[in-house]
Amino acid sequence: MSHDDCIFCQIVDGDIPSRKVFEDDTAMAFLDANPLAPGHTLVIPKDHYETLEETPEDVAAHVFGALHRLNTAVEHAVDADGTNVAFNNGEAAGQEVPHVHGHIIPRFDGDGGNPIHAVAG
Ligand code: IU
Repeated sequence: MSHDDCIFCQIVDGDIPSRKVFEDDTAMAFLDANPLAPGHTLVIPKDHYETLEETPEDVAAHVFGALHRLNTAVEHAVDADGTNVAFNNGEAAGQEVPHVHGHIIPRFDGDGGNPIHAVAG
């Protein structure tokens, strides 16, 4: 997939609107368009890398640093009791948008189970 065909690259470029919550030279975060919970946030590198394997370690570390700070901010913003933080990495893992992204999904006491256990069956 080229940069021009990538929805998240178009969001980075401002060609598709998003509800942006963070941006610096390397990373960006915006609210998921189909949130699994209030405050569901996606954190991405601004440059196009499809998977974690393709992402240079310094970029991945920078994105994770942003994700770490945003996780605290999102928890406070929606008064969550916890979060699921996940990278669906590769098609086999259910990655639908081939531009690497971390999910911050707020969780609330009693709102359901552990999704990793659900995957494991
Ligand atoms: P996944 O890990 O690739 O399955 O997650 C893709 C996410 O991107 C998913 O939660 C979508 O709701 C979200 N998303 C979005 O926020 N805006 C978009 O234009 C598209 C997908 I396409």
